[in-house]
This record gives sequence, structure tokens and C-alpha cells, in this order.
Amino acid sequence: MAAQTRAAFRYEPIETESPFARDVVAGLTARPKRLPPKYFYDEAGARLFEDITELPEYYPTRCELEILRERAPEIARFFPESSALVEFGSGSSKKVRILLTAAPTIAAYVPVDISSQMLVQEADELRRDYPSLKVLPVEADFTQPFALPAEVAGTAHTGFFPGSTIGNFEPHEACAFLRHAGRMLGQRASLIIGVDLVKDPNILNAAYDDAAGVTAKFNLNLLTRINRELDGNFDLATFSHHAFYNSERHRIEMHLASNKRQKVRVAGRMIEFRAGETIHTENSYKYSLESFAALARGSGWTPVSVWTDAGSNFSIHALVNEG
Ligand code: AVJ
Repeated sequence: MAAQTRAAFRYEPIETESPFARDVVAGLTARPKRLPPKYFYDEAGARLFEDITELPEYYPTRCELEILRERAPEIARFFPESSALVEFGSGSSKKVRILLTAAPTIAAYVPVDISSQMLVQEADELRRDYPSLKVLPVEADFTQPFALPAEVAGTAHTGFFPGSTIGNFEPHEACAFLRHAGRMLGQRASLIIGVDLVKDPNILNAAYDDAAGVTAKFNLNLLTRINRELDGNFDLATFSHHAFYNSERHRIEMHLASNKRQKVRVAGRMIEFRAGETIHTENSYKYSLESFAALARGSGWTPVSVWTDAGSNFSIHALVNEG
């Protein structure tokens, strides 16, 4: 087909495309097909995630907020005088506000997020509400190396990585991230990190396949984003959200399953789907208190405190970087 040949040549070679285009083409031409979960968070996706955090089935955010409210004074002891708090994947600032209020020792707050809209808006609101706090947002993909603002170079740093976002990494990637964070935050730095816990699979399955279908919309929004940004022609009505707990691997898996055999255009390539074939869009690893402490130790950190909510659904660990 002449039109299709022309279209294929119009596209840039894969090396010169955006990271999003490169990752999507690589993931959809791999077997099994996969897409990195960091791309969920365009403007619509970031909003859908905020809706997820309010679902009755999605316990992690509520449980983590419970721990933060209950334990803020104990957590605040990990923030040295005049220090900088660096938050990985800041999103909405609801959680960090609890810490900022409990710890006036924090002089600067460095939110790092891939979603620029939310980053700028939340930064403005924080400057209004905490007038003596330096708010220094960094728009970056924290799974890749990035630089901290020069303004905080001379000060002590504490990391804050809430939400169990660490669960999106494969265990070996989580280890690499923790090592990288340790180097960036410096010797003697602490890291306050939220980690979702292994539990009854029924509770886990419900949390990622809610009755209102918000998680399904969040998952499918990735295809809408590809259609818009990479000239895709995914028909969302022909894909369904699948989420289930993989108990051997201690992780929730999210997939998008093609309901039929079909071809889809993405960034000038044709991607073929078998009936029932899935795109693996997310893993959300669950840990025990011990398994996470062991991962932290193996990544150069020393676990010093851990807190859970009353129902033992979720944990927050305090790790210290002893160099
Ligand atoms: C933001 C990675 C912590 O794994 O629970 C929620 C994302 N995906 N529902 C999680 C998510 C589907 C969330 N994290």
C-alpha cells in the first residue's frame, strides 16, 4: 500500500524520537508486550490516580496517611536542622504537608515529579502555606539520574519516597534506585519510604480492580495518551483492564488485554495483537517488613525504624545511609 509506505518513511528513526516514543515502540515490539508505568501520569492520568487514592478499595493512601498523622513527631526526628527534604514522585502534596507541619527544621523542599502540571501547581500552594520554606521543584523522571538544585548543595538531605512507588520496580531495580538515592542524598542522610505489605489476595485484587472502574480508566488512559502523543489508533473499546495478584512473585500485575486479533498503528509502526494478548503495564510489588528491610540492607542502607497502620496493611521505614 503506497500510502502506508509513505507514512512509514515520514517517521523519524527510532533513536531520534522522544523517550516516550522509544519506550512505547520497544515495549510493544517486545514479547510479551509491556509499557513502563511511569507513563500513566500525563495530566489526565495524574488526575485519575488522585481519584484512585479516594476509592474505598484502595487502602494504601489512607493507611499511609494514618501512619504519617500518628507518627509525624517520630518521623520528624529524621530531619536535621535546616535540611532539605527531597520527595521522589511528589504528585499531590497531601503527605508531605503532614511532615512539613511537624518538622519546622526543614528549610527546603525539593519535589521531584515527571508530571509538570501538578508539580508547579502544588509548589505554588506550598509556598503560600509555608512562607518560610524554600520550595524548589524539579521536573524529572527519578528513575533516571537527575541533579538536585544548586541551592541545597551545602545542606543535609532527607529523602521521602511515599506511596509504595518503590513497588513499581523489579527488586533488582529497587536495589539500584536505593543505591542511587543513597549517593545523591549523601552519607548520614535518611530515607523515609512507604512500602505496601503482602496481605490477603482478595484485598489486593479489589484495590487494583475497583467496582467503579477508575483503575480500569487509569490503565486504559495509557492508550489514549499513545493515540494523542504518538499518532496511535488504539480502539479503547477493544481492550480490557486485567489486574491480579501473582502470589509467587508477591506482586499485583496490571495488563491491557486485546479482546480480538487486530493491528494497531503506533508512531508509524503496525503492532499486531493476538486475541487475548496483553500489554503488561504495571507491577506493584508487595513486601513483608523483613523482606523490605533485607532489600534496604542489600542496597547500602540501614533500617532503623518501621511503623505500620493499625491494620498492618502498609509500612513506612526509616533508613539511614551509613556510607
Ligand atoms: C503509585 C505505584 C504506588 O502501585 O498502587 C494504583 C499505582 N496502579 N492503582 C500502586 C496504581 C493502580 C500505585 N503506585
